[in-house]
Amino acid sequence: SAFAYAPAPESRSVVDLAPSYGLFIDGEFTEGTGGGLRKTVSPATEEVLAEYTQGTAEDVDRAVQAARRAFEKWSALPGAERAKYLFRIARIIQERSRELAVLETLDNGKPIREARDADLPLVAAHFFYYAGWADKLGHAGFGPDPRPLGVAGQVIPWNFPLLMLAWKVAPALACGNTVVLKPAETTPLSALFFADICRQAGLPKGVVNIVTGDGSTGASLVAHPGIDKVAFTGSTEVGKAIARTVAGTDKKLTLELGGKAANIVFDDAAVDQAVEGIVNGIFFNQGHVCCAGSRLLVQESIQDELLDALKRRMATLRVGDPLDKNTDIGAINSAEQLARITELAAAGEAEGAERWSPSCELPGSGYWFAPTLFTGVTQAHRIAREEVFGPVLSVLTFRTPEEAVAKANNTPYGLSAGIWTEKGSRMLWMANQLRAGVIWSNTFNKFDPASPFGGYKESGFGREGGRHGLEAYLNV
Ligand code: TXE
Repeated sequence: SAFAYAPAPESRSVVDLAPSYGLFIDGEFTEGTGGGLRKTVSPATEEVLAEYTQGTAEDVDRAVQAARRAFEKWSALPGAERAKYLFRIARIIQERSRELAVLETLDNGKPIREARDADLPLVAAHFFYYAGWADKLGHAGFGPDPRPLGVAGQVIPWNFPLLMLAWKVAPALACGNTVVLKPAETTPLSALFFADICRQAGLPKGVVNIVTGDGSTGASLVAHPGIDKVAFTGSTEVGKAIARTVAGTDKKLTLELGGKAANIVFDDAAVDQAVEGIVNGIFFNQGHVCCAGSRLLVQESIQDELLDALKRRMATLRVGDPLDKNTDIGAINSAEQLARITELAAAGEAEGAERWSPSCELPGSGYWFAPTLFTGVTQAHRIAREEVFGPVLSVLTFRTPEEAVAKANNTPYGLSAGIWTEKGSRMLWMANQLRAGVIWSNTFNKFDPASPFGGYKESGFGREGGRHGLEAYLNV
């Protein structure tokens, strides 16, 4: 087997971690008010990386008050002045990207190659992109003088900690809002380093506030009467709870929730290219991706050829130390997430699907799950209906384009889909039939700050990215 586990290289020393971190409120790191400290661990080794503060309702209140005070001046700045700060932040992110990539890999478990080549360049790109909008809002089709909403309360997940921060903070600031952001409990560190970058950029105090903690901290933020807008990325269950909290208030809301994307391969597709797209679609970031191509829909006539090629390719994937530049699949982010994946994979077997993984030696400590393929999956199986959020691919087959559409749309989710065919007319027809916010043609998991991203149905509402991403942060 090509699987290998190499010991962590010296890159760990690129990051200078403090033993514990406070909250970032009103431009300063401060102690919490009685919530105590939590630990964040490296999911690859279970080593404690640092302690951080459990934000209380009182801490959230302090942060919201700071953001309210800062809003007066920040929103009154000319767009070109706000742009200067955002450009400065973008450049510092680039300058510190090595440190940030290692930090993200340590805290999240993702392969350093992905943190370095995908997360960090996209994070910087989002700040550059929205910096460019800050002085052009009157020309963006929202009327000559669109106004910011006020204070945005933003709650983000652990799969792309810094990128989800960028998706939310960059457009909010460009439009003249101030923010209070709550990172996920297993990945607080890059948001705290981002706070330091805000300081380094001279961002006026209170414009960005970071309050760490668990779901109760997020719940306090969402319920706080002093915020004007809630932006959430996370589970559909918590998204629905937040929608109930926000209902009946004047807060604006955008939700980016789960997915169960179909990656649809026709018999005329370039097989090698499709295999790369399938592998990238489901194994990128250990499958901890809301738009992951977790259902492979393959046309019956090429099923054998495609699955043979896919298995050969899966056998070359290297699982192991995320800090090793050769690693393809890193650690599962937490013991809880590993338990969820394990339970759903067991359900797949119990319900009669056939399970396959390449032979694979997993490290002794940390949280790991081998890349897994299920064939003989039916639409009734849980692994075909529920979000696994792990490196688990379910294969279904179809004969006609109409059947592919019916199966692809047979899900409560609607975040993304991929189509592989050389036939342009079929591509366009399919794209119009699929009920998903993002459709990739002959590729998968491609992102661009200029392109709006968001869901249909239970995948949420509102768009992030592009000109449409400004809508969530403006009064027209
Ligand atoms: O998500 P949660 P979890 C899916 C994925 C995963 C499952 C559970 O299927 O297996 O969700 O993951 C904060 N009010 N996705 O439990 O709980 C929480 O602290 C306000 C898909 O990690 O939704 C964290 O900051 N906030 C997904 C954030 O919400 C609350 C990304 C997300 O955590 C809260 C992550 C509350 N009541 C998981 N409860 C995607 N769409 O990309 C928790 N939080």
